[in-house]
Amino acid sequence: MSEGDTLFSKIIRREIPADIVYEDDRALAFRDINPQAPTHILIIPKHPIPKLADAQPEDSDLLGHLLLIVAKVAQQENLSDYRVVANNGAGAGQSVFHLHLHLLGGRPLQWPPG
Ligand code: DGP
Repeated sequence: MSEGDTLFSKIIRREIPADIVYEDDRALAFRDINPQAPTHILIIPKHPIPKLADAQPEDSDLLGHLLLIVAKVAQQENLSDYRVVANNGAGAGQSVFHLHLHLLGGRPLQWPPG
């Protein structure tokens, strides 16, 4: 694996199977392997940014695109109420260092999260 290459890059390249629910030229969405809610989908950019804190001003269009995909996929999944999470750094629960948004729904979601 080259620098910045994580298992999500392997999913993008179809080297690891995933249940893909949306794809376009800049992004991919697939079901989380360890779901924390009845619907738990990860939305990732194809361009690997390790974490949100590494995003640059030139990524702003891509970041907005990812949020619009969240809304599109949520509609596709018939979710009206849902949560969007980006864990930034190991201390916040990030385990895969390829920026991703978690889309969680299908059950009541408590606040604050743990
Ligand atoms: P985070 O902890 O925020 O970095 O989220 C990483 C998520 O990635 C975690 O919820 C589990 C998921 N995940 C890890 N490995 C795989 C995999 O091989 N396939 C899929 N579909 N999801 C994975």
